[in-house]
Amino acid sequence: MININDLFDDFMRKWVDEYQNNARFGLKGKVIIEEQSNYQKITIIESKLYGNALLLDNCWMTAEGQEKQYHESLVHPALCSSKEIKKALIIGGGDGGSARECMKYDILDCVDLVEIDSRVIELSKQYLPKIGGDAWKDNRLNIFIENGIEWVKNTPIDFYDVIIIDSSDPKGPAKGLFSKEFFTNCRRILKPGGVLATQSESPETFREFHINTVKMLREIFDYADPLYGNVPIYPSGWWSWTFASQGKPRYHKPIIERMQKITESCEIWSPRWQEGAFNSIPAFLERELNL
Ligand code: SPD
Repeated sequence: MININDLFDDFMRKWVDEYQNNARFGLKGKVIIEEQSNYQKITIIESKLYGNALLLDNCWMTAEGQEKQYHESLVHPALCSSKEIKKALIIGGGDGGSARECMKYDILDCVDLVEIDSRVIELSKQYLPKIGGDAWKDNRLNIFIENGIEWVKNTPIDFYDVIIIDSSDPKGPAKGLFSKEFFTNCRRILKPGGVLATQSESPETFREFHINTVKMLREIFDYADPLYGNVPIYPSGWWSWTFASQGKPRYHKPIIERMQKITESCEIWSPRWQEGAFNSIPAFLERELNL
């Protein structure tokens, strides 16, 4: 029997796609928010497959049902390995997912979250509340509605133990978050035993950009290495995060006392997974980087 409610529900759902290189990456869903903020177009949809999902300027940012792949991969290699983790900085990350993962570390004193667009935070709290979860109420979280590029310019030297760049794609407000000047300032404000983590796009869809980002980080820091994983809603589904540090590649070695509790709380990340993900470097990149 055809159910009229099901028919109506299906009628209300449309394909929402990110277009890149003559391909599209989409989910079927109901658009619940579509607005232009001071910086970008913000869209939130409700999908059957992954729950509520967020797009900025028509590019997928996150979805309730598959955000752990992205946030766990970005945060834990850095927080599990930095010499100290008293002060962390998140640039971007307005959906709260990176902050939530940071708050799993009891020894962390504070997280400064610097997001340029207040509407991303407001709408994420309202429509994607599980992503930030209790991090929004944690008094270790300081939210600043500021430009991340200016923030790192104006921060004193050796200030943060960990810097997490949870940016959107390199266009519009996030373009400068992939520049040499920005990363050089990050190195300046990172403590000597600290670790930087940044999302570094798809090695398939944005191959040249990905290679250049890794190369640039290798010029600025003593060590930088990409880690690979899957985020199904992002273009090609094949994604990367790059970690950098001074003196030694400390992101390769999670600190034993920290990692056990974190592993139990994660869906994807574990020291074993991380080792494989750092080692799954594609041959073309190995050649490009002369590894
Ligand atoms: N095209 C996706 C680029 C990665 C965007 N960052 C996601 C934000 C999730 N906190």
